[in-house]
Amino acid sequence: MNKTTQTSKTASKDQDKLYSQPREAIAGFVFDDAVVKVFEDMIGRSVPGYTTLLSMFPVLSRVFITANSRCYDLGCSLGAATLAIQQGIECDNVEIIAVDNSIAMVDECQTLMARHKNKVSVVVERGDVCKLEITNASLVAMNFTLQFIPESGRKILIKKIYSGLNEGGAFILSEKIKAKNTVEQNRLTSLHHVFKKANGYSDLEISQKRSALENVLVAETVEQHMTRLKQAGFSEVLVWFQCFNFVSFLAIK
Ligand code: GEK
Repeated sequence: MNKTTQTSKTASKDQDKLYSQPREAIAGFVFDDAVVKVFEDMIGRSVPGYTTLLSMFPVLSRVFITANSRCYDLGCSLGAATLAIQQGIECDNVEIIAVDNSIAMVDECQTLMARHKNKVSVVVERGDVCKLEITNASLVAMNFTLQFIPESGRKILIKKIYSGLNEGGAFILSEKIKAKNTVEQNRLTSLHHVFKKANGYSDLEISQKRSALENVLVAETVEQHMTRLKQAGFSEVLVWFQCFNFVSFLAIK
């Protein structure tokens, strides 16, 4: 089967075969060197709508990014969101801070960003987003990363993002979601499974990856996300994108 089209122009394009052979025991998923090598292929073939979602980031950055402000890409991996955000920047003196806590990801992301002709200043930092200081932000993007943060730390992190945003600034939060009932959950899971099969993953790969992500990627419902965002103080909270069980929220301060 064909691979899905990729958006970002990164070097880490090996085909993801990490779970293609039977494993005796499945360890919890980590973002290590092996994952970095195949990451672009992995995310494109695993997240329905990933390319389309990112292709809208320039539109969002055009609307929300203001002069003399910062943008944050939290859990940047190889910088795909950073690159997409940059495309829409039309004002002066904007800096993008891209943060990830995986050494392997940050090393590769720094290499890729150095090779790329950046329109604005991009700083790629290794760090835990929960400990990051966020100030003077007109846009914060967190693309499929909150789901990896321990649930106990999510509320405080969202509050911190809200506090670090300027008035009128926006938070883009993309997540794999859990459905509100079993029927919907089964339907979305099966559509996601078929999507992955159509992109060349075998049943074995799908099931071993699912085991690796258990208790590592903890999804929540749309309602849980919306409630938390509103409680943090965001005045406008909406779902602007959804493809099966992958959703992106826009929260405006
Ligand atoms: C994209 N946004 O291509 N602090 C910093 N980074 C973290 C933390 C943390 N506490 N926990 C996990 N990460 C990207 C895709 S991937 C999503 C993001 C996925 C990082 C982790 O190292 C990984 O690089 C990223 O969050 C999640 O638009 O693979 O499903």
